[in-house]
Amino acid sequence: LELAQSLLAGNRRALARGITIAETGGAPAHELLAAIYASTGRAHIIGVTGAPGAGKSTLVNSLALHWRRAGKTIGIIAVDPSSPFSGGAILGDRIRMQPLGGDPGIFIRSMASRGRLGGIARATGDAIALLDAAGFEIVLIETVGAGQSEVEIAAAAQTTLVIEVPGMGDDVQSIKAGILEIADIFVVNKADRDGADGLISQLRAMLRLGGPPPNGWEPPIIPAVAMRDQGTAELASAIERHRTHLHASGQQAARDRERASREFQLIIQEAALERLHARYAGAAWEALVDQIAAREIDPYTAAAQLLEPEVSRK
Ligand SMILES: Nc1nc2c(ncn2[C@@H]2O[C@H](COP(=O)(O)OP(=O)(O)O)[C@@H](O)[C@H]2O)c(=O)[nH]1
Ligand SMILES: [Mg+2]
Repeated sequence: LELAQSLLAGNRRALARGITIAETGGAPAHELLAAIYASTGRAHIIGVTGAPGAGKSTLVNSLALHWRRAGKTIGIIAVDPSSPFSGGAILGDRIRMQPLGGDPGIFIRSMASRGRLGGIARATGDAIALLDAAGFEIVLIETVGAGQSEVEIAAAAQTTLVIEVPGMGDDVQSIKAGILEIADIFVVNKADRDGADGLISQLRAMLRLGGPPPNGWEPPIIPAVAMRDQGTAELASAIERHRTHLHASGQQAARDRERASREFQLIIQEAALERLHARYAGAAWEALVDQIAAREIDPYTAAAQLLEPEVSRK
C-alpha cells in the first residue's frame, strides 16, 4: 500500500489522509491498518480526560511544548463531543492549540464524533495506531467528559490523566462519572483557585479508602495551573515515572494484551452486526423488530434466528 509506505516514512500528508480514511471506516481503513499494524506499539499513549472546561486542552498544549523542548515528537488527538447542532469540532480547541502549529515534531488532529454510533472509539484507536506507526514518540488524546466512549478511549491509553478542578460542586467529579478506576495520575488543575487544597485532600482520602493499589502504583495527585504552565514539569515527570513502572512491573505487556483483547472483541462485534444488518436489512430485520415490540417474539430468540438460522428453523 503506497499510502502506508509514505505514512511509515513520516509523510504528514499521508498521515492526515490516513486518519481521514480511519474516520470514514470500512474496507480502506481496514487495509491501511493491516499495512501499518506491525509498526505500532512504540509510542507512549496518554489519555487526558475530565469535565468540559477543566483545562485539558491547555494542559495538553503545555505538556506538548514541554516535551518538544526535550526533543520528543508528539501526536495529539482531540476528540470533541458529538454535537448535532454545530456538526463539527469545537473551534476553541483548534485556536488554543495554535502555538504548536507549524512544528514538524507535532501533529494535531481533531476527530469529529458526529454521526458515528459508537464508532468514535474505533476511529480514535485507529488514529492512535497511525500516529504511532508514523513514529510519534508520545501520543496525547484529549477526551471530553466521562461517557462510555471516553472511558473506552481512555482504555486505549497506557497512562490516563484525570483532570479535576476545584469549585465544581461538592463531590469529586470523577466519582460521579465512575472514571476513578481509570486514573493513573490525577491533576488538580486551576490550583490558583480556592478549594484546590481541599480537593487534593478529598482525592487523597478517596485513594486511601481504596486500600493499597493492586498493581503497585499509587496514583499521584499533581496540582497545576495549566494556564500559567505551572505543574507541567511535575506532571511530565509523573507520566515518565508511570511509564517506567508499567515496563518494570510487566504491566505494559499485560495492558497491551488487554487492549488487544478488547480491540479484537470490539471489531468482531461491529463486523458481525454490520454483516447481519447487511444480510437482513430491510423487511426481515424490521419485521423482527416489530415482532419484538409487539411481544410476539423475545429478543433472544429473534437474535438467534439471525445468528443461527439453520438451528432456529427447526
Ligand atoms: N484559572 C485558571 N484557568 C485555567 C487554567 N487552565 C485553563 N484555564 C482556563 O479554563 C478554560 C478552559 O480550558 P480548556 O483547556 O479549553 O479546557 P477543556 O475544555 O478541558 O479542554 C480556558 O479559558 C482556560 O484558559 C488554570 O490553571 N487556572
Ligand atoms: Mg478542550
